[in-house]
Amino acid sequence: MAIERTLSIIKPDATRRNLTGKINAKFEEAGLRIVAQKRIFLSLAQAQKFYEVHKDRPFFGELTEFMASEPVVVQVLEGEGAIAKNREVMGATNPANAEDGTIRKEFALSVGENSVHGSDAPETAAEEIAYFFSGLELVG
Ligand code: DAT
Ligand code: MG
Repeated sequence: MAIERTLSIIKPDATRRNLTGKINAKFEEAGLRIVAQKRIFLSLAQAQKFYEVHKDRPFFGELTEFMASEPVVVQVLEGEGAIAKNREVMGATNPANAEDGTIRKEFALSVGENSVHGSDAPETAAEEIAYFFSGLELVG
C-alpha cells in the first residue's frame, strides 16, 4: 500500500463543541499524520462548490448551509492507504450505522451533522486538497 494524502474537514458541529483535539487524536492514533491544517469559515458559495457532486440531492441545501454556518478545520492527512484508513476512522456516514470507536459513532449528532468529511478516492482527494491548499502549505 502506498503513502497517500487525503482531505479531511472537521465540520461545524465538532468545532463548535471544541472537539478538534479529540478528533485529531483519533487520526494520529491510527497512524495518519496531519501535514497541513487551517481553520476557515466557508462562504455558502465555497461550500456549494466543494459539495457540487451532491447538488441534485435533497439534502444539498441543508448540507451546504450547515458547512457555511460556523468555522471548520480543513486538513491534509498522510499515511499508508490514508484515504481508506481515514474513512475507517471516520465511520459510516450515518452515525447510527458507525462502528464503535469511530469518530462518527462517538461524536456525530446526526447523518447531517456528522463531525467529519473525508475524501473517498485518489482522484477526489487530489481535487479536494488542491481546493484548499497550495503545495507550499503541505509539510510532510
Ligand atoms: P460521506 O460524508 O460519508 O462521504 P456522502 O458523501 O454520501 O457521505 O454525503 C456527504 C454529506 O452529506 C454527509 O457527510 C452528510 C450529508 N448527507 C448525506 N446523506 C444525507 C442524508 N440522507 N440526510 C442529510 N444529510 C446527508
Ligand atoms: Mg462523501
